[in-house]
Amino acid sequence: TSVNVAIADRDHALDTKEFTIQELTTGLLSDHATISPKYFYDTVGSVLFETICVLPEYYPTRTEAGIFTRHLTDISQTIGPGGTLIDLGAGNCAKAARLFPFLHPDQYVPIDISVNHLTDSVRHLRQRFPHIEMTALGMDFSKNWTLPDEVRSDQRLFFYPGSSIGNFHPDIALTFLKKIRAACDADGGILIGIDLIKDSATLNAAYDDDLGVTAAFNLNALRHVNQLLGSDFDIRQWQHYAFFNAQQSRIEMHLEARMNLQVKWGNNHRHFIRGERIHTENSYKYSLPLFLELLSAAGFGKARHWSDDANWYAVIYAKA
Ligand code: AVJ
Repeated sequence: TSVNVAIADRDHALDTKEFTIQELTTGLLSDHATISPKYFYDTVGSVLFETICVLPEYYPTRTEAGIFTRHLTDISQTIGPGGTLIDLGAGNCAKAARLFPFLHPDQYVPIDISVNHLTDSVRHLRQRFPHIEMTALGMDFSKNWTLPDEVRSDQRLFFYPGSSIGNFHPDIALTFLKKIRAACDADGGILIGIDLIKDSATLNAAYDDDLGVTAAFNLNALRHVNQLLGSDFDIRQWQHYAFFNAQQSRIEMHLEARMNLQVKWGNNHRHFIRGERIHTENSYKYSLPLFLELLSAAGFGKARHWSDDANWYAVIYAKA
């Protein structure tokens, strides 16, 4: 069976080579250097992320899975059967596939920035669920996206698990939720996973595991950037640094220079002094009331939520 991987309109699809070079260069040359977390996800990065998800320290994935296992019947009855399941950041599509036998979607639309990874995943899924129409989209939905015509407009359920919305600053998260709301008819909704505020020891361990998988995941961004930019980052000159910033209610991940060093690419170069950092990711943690407020401000009126016993994580269904 062949897999039809539709690529959305040029403007809304994956970044052009020129854009990528420009974005990375701007980030690396700014006073406080940055690399966007989307550059974590090349093939190696996507596999490392899947490994993070099974680490004992990384509680979000298993806590979310536990909530779904325990409340799947209630959740699916709340949502109702049929419609189009739009999976934002589908990855290996495993989370959505678990919902299929309960939600019975007519159409499944997995969207991910890592197209190759997505194509492989959908190929397997097609064989297991031949009655569900599937259209995979390679696109960066953190940008200005529109869905192609193949995606049916009635009964859209946007599925955004894994607390991925935590990567956005809350203002941007609101804008993003409004965009999703605008893509829903009156019968649409969103099913979203949110990581909640908890003690900082638990949070810090989740982003700095003993095996160093998260460290490898963070450092891998430099390998990826070297490929994209032709830069000469020496990974051994850098180290992983992650901490919970309580004021901002977010985990911050950085790459810290272990020595004074220089990086060159194209006609550019940058010196980093020992201890200087490149900010690679924010992962915002919410209180449930604050996130429900955000959903309501985005135009999602009625919401229901399900949590684990420790209230570490919440799954929320909000109707348009
Ligand atoms: C995919 C953004 C939800 O923030 O927990 C995991 C990414 N970074 N470990 C998160 C991540 C380091 C993850 N999200």
